[in-house]
Amino acid sequence: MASPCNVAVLISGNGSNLQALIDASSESNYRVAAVISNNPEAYGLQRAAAASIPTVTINHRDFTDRVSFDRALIAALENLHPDLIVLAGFMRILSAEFVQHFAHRIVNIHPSLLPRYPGTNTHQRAIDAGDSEHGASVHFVTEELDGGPVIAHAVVAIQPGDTAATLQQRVHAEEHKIYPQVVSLFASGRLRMRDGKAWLDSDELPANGIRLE
Ligand code: NHR
Ligand code: GAR
Repeated sequence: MASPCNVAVLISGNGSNLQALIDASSESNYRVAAVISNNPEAYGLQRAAAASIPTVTINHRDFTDRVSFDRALIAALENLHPDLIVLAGFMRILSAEFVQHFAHRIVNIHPSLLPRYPGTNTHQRAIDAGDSEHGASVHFVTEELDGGPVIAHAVVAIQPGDTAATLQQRVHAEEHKIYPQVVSLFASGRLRMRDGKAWLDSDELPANGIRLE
């Protein structure tokens, strides 16, 4: 791909993962070319502006249905010619049309060790289940919510006395370390999605992806 790899980051809120991606990009092989938010109040828009990165806001509330919102997102992204679309705390489910349009070029970070705990409230669910480990996953995005092939796990030990809040804090810190690493692997051309699987170099990745720290 044209170097460096052009990344568009989709956010809905705080954007601390966006910040980690911006901070790591200066010494990496990708650039954050644009930030798109569905939420005009997202603090991540200010982070992008502070880094002189162009922003686009497409408020889903301005659209009558999901498909028309997604078409506006597709049109905005087409203008930016991204090599990779990175979801970083993006909270709107993407339609099949969107996923097919950018097939194999969308990744997400999710706060659990997928395939355990898709959906929300992941930290409390891991504590309630008595798990000894929790963490974060980066995966390729498919039409199946939180169900695309896992690229990487970051594992965090659950400590006695952990609450959802304390656990979330440690998982978040790991997210900030692994997401730039995964984006860099994609930018290098070593990481791909093919045949519904994640591949690194010539190896199909196992269901848990690779373990990063
Ligand atoms: N889209 C597709 N097609 N596939 C995935 O795997 C996706 C996706 C869009 C977002 C992130 C995901 C997460 O990491 C993600 C993965 C939002 C919801 C949700 O229910 C679910 C999962 C994720 C993000 N969203 C509600 C909706 O109606 C709105 C919730 C809200 O606005 O707070 O879109 O967990
Ligand atoms: C992150 O923990 C991410 O894994 C999670 O939201 C947080 C966003 O934080 N994503 C989801 O729950 C997606 N449904 P950030 O805005 O500070 O990067």
